[in-house]
Amino acid sequence: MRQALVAGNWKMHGGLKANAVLMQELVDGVAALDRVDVSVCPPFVYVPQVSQCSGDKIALGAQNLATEVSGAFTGEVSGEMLKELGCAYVIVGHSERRTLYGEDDDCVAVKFARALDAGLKPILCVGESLEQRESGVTEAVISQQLDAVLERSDISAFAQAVIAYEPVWAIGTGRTASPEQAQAVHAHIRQRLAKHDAKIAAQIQILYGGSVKPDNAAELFQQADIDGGLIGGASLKAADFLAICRAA
Ligand code: G2H
Repeated sequence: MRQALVAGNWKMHGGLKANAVLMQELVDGVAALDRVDVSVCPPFVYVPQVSQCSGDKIALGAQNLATEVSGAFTGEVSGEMLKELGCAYVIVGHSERRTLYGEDDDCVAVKFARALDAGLKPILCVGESLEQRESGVTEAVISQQLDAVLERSDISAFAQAVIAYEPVWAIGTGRTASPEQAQAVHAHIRQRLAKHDAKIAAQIQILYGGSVKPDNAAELFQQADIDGGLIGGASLKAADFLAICRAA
């Protein structure tokens, strides 16, 4: 039986005051929840603030990490730094990183390995574009994204990782994959990993992300291979995020 995980990806939102209010509401709200792991991933600069006020039931995550450990890499933040500040998770290969910042499969694979080296649990994002879905290559695209990581990090690495399936066409658009569409891809991901190691495939948490809201969370999370969600917009409002956590 896999424990559900709901992780909030704040993206480039937040502010000291707003974060303090949001975190207080979340800490109060998650006190009553015990069937779901909860995490929030604020922008780097707010990691120390959120670490101070996240309590013991909300795990801290970051949204990205450098491909390097240290050195002359202006503007970058390493996995070790995030670990030192209390992060447990780090999102790797979010589609916004892939499409807006040119992160290819190789770069994502390096970041995945770096996260594990630093003792962080990578939340590896995979997903197809609308064009790819409409041309019938969704599974091939997802397989390629997974295989790039599997080539660099052995399947055993996935015992310490989380996967998030985020169809690019559903991110921040208000369009959500139907529960059946999402389930089909989640099952494909699990089967792909099972070819390497059935036990790890059965145990790994696979989250769905892309316009998850309180009113569509429950039916998504009821699917056999959906183990929770990576939540963007709806993670910025405590009432919505908590409702989604309760649905998991
Ligand atoms: C997908 C998701 C969180 P949203 O990016 O990673 O964002 O829920 O706003 O679609």
